[in-house]
Amino acid sequence: MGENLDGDQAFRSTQLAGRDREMTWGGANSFLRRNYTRNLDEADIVVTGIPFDMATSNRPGARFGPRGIRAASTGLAELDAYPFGFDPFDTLRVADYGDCYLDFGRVDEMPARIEAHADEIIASNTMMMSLGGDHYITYPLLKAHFKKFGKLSLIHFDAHCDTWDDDEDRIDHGSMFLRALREGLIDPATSVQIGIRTHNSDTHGFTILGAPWVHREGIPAVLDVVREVVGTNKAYLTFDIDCIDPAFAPGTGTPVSGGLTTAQALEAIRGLGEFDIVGMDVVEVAPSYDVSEITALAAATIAHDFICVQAVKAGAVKQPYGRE
Ligand SMILES: [Mn+2]
Repeated sequence: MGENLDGDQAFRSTQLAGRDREMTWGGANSFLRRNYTRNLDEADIVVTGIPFDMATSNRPGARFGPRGIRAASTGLAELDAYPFGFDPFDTLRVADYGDCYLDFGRVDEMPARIEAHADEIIASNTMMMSLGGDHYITYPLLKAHFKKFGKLSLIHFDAHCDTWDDDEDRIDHGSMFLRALREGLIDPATSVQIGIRTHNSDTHGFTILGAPWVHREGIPAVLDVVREVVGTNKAYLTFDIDCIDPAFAPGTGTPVSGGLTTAQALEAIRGLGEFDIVGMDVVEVAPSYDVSEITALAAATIAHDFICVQAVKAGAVKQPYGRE
């Protein structure tokens, strides 16, 4: 339990743990009704929005992603988490840091601003969870994580590999993982890309699990490959919502047919508890193209379930409820 507040924990709560009553349909939105604060002394996980979409190759609008995901998360903030059977905030203290401030007239400064924002959060010894924003944001986020953790393995869910070659000077949401590789931020030999269904003439050494392979082999086989390739390395998890099929996640900038179902995505996220993931993001939610908030809800659930997985690692005990 929280502090016996009725509503608006986002600004009324003085705790990062616990949970109080809210109107699902009303009140101040924060991610999962967490307290908005920049005092991170007590936090285990810090959620922040990166409302940036200046690098997108097709439809803009992911700048509204953090707002959309926070709104969709309210429905997940009331009952004990399914299929975990506990309140993750009994175990973990989670803060909503608000959004990274970006001056719309200074696009060239945005990558450095995002990196500095990440530096501030990571310095507090918490796990940073970022809500995008287009996928370019992962590049400055990786730069910040690299400074603390060294070279990372990437666990990358996406329709796109985002390793297309460019002239090294672009702010582009389709080339930043090649740049991260060339700069030594990530190690492709211990990284896996999941749900891919676009072509690149070069794998650049990544293990690539195409969407057809995932459909044929199933999520347990995906997790086997992650175990084999990533193993015990420190890893960064990046989830582009367009990994999920446009039938389930239409609210995104560069949709591609043939993707994962939301159920497959959640099964995968719930299976990541054994890996040493030091940071994560969910990106490319563009609410303007969404239908009935299904894309934002999928993104919110992915982030929520990832928090629950971290709660299990921190000692929360899963409670069975029927057959899963
Ligand atoms: Mn993508």
